[in-house]
Amino acid sequence: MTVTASPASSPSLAQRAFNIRRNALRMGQVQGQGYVGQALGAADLLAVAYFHALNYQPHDPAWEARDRFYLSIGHYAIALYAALIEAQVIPLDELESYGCDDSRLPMSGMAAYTPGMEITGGSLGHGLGIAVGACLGLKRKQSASFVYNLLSDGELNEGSTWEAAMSASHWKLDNLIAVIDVNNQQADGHSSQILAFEPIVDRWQAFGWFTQRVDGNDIDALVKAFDAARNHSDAQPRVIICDTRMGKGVDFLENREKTHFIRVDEHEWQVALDNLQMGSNQ
Ligand SMILES: Cc1ncc(C[n+]2csc(CCOP(=O)(O)OP(=O)(O)O)c2C)c(N)n1
Ligand SMILES: [Mg+2]
Repeated sequence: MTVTASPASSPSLAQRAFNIRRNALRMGQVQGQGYVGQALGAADLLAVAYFHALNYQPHDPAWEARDRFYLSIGHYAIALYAALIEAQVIPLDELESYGCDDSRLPMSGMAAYTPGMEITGGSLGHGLGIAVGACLGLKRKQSASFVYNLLSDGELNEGSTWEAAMSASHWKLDNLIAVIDVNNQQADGHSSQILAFEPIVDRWQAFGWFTQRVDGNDIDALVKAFDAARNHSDAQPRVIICDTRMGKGVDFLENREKTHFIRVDEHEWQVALDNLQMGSNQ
């Protein structure tokens, strides 16, 4: 099956996002802990990426003509696994092995282990540079594929991100779509307090990017932004800045103060699964 960009269907995208959240919670339950807050926050943008925007073949993750999805943020691997499971790139029953010895789903994203995991993450700030190189290579091959790169707000602290941003506009990489998950959180507190990232739109525009900012938990807004990014006609890279809420969909996780890496009591995983709410765009 080839999944191609299809007309927006908010109900089914909302259901996809719900399933991605459920998959992530079930993986968290396997380990009793993890970067689950990020997966819940990014589930809507992943649903739109994998079920509206990207061209790929679930059973042939290395299909040459695919759009690439590069995850810079290795610790978000649980979020991408949850989407890849929903996309049937990874079998559903494999989530039971999350983070276990010999699993194809290690806690940090590694390209050599997991189908659909295009790059290895862990050290932040490298995804956009890798994406720039891939976009240059695809252009040389006259490929029509796009490269999507999911970054976090914490990655805006990395100088290498801005070096890559500058080179992307220099090379007029109109096949590059960066997606930034701005949850205003990182390991040591609020991103805006650790190293202020505003005015984030002006900054990306100044670097020569076609820049949009949306509510990253609003599926309709995401669909429009992903479409506009892809269809934009100027020869420049594109960025979608997505303001998301960590823990989205599970009340008691949304309201936690520290959500970068969460531990949840054994019985609470079931409570979280039971409380999981469908987004407002049903
Ligand atoms: C180059 C580098 N510096 C520091 C770290 C340690 N580190 C791991 S996750 C993280 C927070 C990054 O911010 P973000 O991704 O926004 O955090 P989240 O939203 O997931 O809480 C940091 C500093 C790292 N992995 N790589
Ligand atoms: Mg963050």
